[in-house]
Amino acid sequence: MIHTEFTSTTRRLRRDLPPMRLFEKAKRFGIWNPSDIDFSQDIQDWQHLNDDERDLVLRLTSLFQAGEEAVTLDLLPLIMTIAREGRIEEEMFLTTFLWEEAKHLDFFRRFLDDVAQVSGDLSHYHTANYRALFYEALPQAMGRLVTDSSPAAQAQASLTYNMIVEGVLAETGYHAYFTMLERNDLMPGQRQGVRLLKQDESRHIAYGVFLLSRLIAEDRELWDLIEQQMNELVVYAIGVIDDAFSSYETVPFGLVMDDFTSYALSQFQKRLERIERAKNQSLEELYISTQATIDSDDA
Ligand code: MN3
Ligand code: FE
Repeated sequence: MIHTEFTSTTRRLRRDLPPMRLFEKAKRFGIWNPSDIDFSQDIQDWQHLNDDERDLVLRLTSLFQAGEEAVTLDLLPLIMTIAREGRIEEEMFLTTFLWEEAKHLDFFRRFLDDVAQVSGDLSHYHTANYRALFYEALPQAMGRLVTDSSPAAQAQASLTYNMIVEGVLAETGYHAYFTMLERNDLMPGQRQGVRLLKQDESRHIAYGVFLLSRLIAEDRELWDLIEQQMNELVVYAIGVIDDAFSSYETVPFGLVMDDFTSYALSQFQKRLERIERAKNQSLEELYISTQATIDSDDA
């Protein structure tokens, strides 16, 4: 591979591109330190939870901890693919993406160490649906890019990572944390961390929506494949939610499963509709409409 141009030679740095807008936001909102979060009240609150409540908090945290670790481990092939295509604006944003995932794993590990104080094996929380996504589908889709960087392979990677794992599962997980902890005014440190991390995640998802839309705008034929694969994978994501709820006779904190499956499905539907719009857009139209959505989001 050789370089043929730089942003100071024959091409320009396109600050109007959606990923550059996201890069600006990442520099503004993504600079927070998990080590600065004060868990002292959380440690006290943890002492007063009953067994089932602790189990649910631990379950959710263990799914997040391993999930953040998986996305940290698996992102590199996508960054490499984008870099190889010379898409400097996208790569600049992706440098913040990987760093943020590392901080998220750091954050959840801190909660396990300092608040829940567990050092043992939490893999009993990883059900077959969870494993199908995080142990298999995600690393396989991302790893495929090492030898196959075709648009179809890029689409599979992004829909698995950004749409299903981040867009459906992680978002539903934040919703669960807030419902449990906000409603009962518990664990302010955990809530603060999850709030910050949710902002980071919304940029990651926005990038995924952009990437999939760009791939569709460049090749409309990809849409059918994307829709089909997303429909296949969402079954596992709903399965993960189902597994969590069916583990309790009475679900702690008064959570109701339907709230979460319908939340997950509406997130899924919303994203699917967003990327479908790219079927009728030129690249420049896509840049303008995506940029407007990103600028109007507050984080
Ligand atoms: Mn994350
Ligand atoms: Fe993320």
